[in-house]
Amino acid sequence: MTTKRVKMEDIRLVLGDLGCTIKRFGATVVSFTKAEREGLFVSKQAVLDGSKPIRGGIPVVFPVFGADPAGQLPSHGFARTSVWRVLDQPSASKVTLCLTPAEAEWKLHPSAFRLEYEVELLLPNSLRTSLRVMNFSGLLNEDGFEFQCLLHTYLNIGKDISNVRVVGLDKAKFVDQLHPLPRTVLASGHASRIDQEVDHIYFGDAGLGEEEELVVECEGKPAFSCKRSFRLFAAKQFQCDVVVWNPWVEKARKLQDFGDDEYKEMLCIEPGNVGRRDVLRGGEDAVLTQTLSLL
Ligand code: TA6
Repeated sequence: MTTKRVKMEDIRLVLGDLGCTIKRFGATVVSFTKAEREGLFVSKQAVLDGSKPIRGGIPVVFPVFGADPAGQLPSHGFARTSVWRVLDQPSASKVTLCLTPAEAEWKLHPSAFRLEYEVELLLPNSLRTSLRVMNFSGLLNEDGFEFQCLLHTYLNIGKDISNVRVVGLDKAKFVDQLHPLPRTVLASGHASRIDQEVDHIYFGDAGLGEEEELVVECEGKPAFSCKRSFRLFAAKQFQCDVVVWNPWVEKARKLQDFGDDEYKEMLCIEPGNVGRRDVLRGGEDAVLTQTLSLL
């Protein structure tokens, strides 16, 4: 990744007492507020000059989640480190950004993608972010390309991670990314509390359901509602996975752009299609949508 330093105007959305700020770098939503409350976490040590992904907000992960099996792309892909273009801003509360190979940070795979990312404020308390992935290589192109996509949402949970619970996961199967052997286990009540490093992929087709709501409780009270959906139309693939991540003490210390104690203030709830590598053929598209509400 070239360390391009970028200085650009932020995009600001407003609607009633809702507000949202988006950086064109990575199309990263860095703030979602209702009145005085900030719903998203951004590290105080986040690097905002375009030389590395922003540590916080809602980074856009595409076309790979984690390491690239082909060893070509940066971890979590190039969408979050590319400069996106504003395609349309129909109102003060809605904007669509776009990324194509011409603007992308990475000139390799895939060659025929087009991303359109819609960010919209919805009264009384929601932020809707919808990523459309297209293969515009023409209807005849059967090759298509493999992709994963995910909205890596950092929730601002206040100061006490020990008093946070995620409601809605306890029937789902998950893979523990920290376990040496990739194994799928059924979640249980303990999985909903955060008292150590957590890096779990909960599978949409294993008990999570299509658009089930997750509720994040902070200090015993519902604080966030996270609704999500994933649609890969041609393949009739409709399950949306969710990654839950908190770096905890050791990992927090190792992250350069993250304060040692900031693990207490955040929890990542990340909708996406990461449990498999879907193929998008010429002329096909897929849509990943998250509706985050401040309760
Ligand atoms: O979403 C969870 C995860 O894949 C973790 O494994 C951790 O690596 C996190 O993403 C942050 O990744 P980053 O590349 O932004 O440091």
